[in-house]
Amino acid sequence: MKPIDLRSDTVTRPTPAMRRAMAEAEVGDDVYGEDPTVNRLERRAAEIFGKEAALFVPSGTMANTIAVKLHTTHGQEVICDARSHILDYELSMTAWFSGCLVRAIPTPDGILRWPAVEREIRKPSPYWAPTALVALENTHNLAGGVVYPREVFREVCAGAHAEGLRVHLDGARIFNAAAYHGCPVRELAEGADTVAFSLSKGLGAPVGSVLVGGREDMARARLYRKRLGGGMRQAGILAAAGLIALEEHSARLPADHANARLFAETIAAAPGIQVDLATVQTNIVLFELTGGEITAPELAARLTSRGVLLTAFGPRLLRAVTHYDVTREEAAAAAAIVVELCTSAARV
Ligand code: TLP
Repeated sequence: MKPIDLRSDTVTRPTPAMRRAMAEAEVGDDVYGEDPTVNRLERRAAEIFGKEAALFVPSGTMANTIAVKLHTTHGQEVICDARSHILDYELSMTAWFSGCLVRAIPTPDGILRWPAVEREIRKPSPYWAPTALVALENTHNLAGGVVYPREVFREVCAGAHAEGLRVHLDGARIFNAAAYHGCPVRELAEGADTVAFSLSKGLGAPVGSVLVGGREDMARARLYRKRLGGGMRQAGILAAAGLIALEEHSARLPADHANARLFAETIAAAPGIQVDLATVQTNIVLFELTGGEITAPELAARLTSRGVLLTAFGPRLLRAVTHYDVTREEAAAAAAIVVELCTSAARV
């Protein structure tokens, strides 16, 4: 039987419509700027986000890496929340490619507020690495898919700009945030100099992210993409699926959010599980094992043998992510198995 795969929304497979569009895509050499399908995707992404230009890249990691490089020079600092993806899950690309330090600010909820940012800004001095960039994440993955309050985001952008800093938004799941607010993504991108978003998570394309921003920044970004090995030639094959993801798939994200909610509410009743339902705002459920009878990797292994795949993010922390390859029935069935295994672990 096909496992219920809740490890990530990156596991979604292309729909039949995407596969057809890929087979029929008009292509050209994108390093020459001649792939009509890539050009169409970039134009639409820029329009939808209310920015001047866009760049199609193979991954979110590459989009964030390019953005950090655009906004900094070697020896500067990037302020971000202490559980940010760019800090914890991108192989220290901020240091490796851009030669910058990350100034990580711990937050209880993943949301970086202006007073906390302002306190950490370093001006040029004989001792310090000066701050160049503030990087925010919406939704925040390791804080459980939480969404930035809009006024908090606006205040950080305005404050950073007034201090001469730039703002990058890692919006890998920005369409989930927009579904939560019930607003267009362009409203959540306003104020950020660049936004990276993923086509291959909840939107379901097989590959790809897009970086959006100013025209000059995107022209420079194109060169950094080439340096990183991201000049993809006839990439219209991939952009064709990306266009369907962008135009059609955001409408169904509320169903993923409802399934995550169902999963979270069901497991909240199990012994030895702590889940903060207030953080379950989108398609991610983070939960902690509090009983001590079983570790997160052990529970993940037992779940795997029952056909449910989750990710252990530490000795006690697990994550489940809903997406379009998981139905409501499957989300309910997976939650019931988590409850059953935790109940029997608590009895031993
Ligand atoms: N996140 C992946 C893992 O890397 C943890 C996942 O399964 O959630 N920004 C954010 C907020 C992300 O969650 C991710 C991927 C990325 C950037 C990087 O995207 P890719 O995987 O395309 O490089």
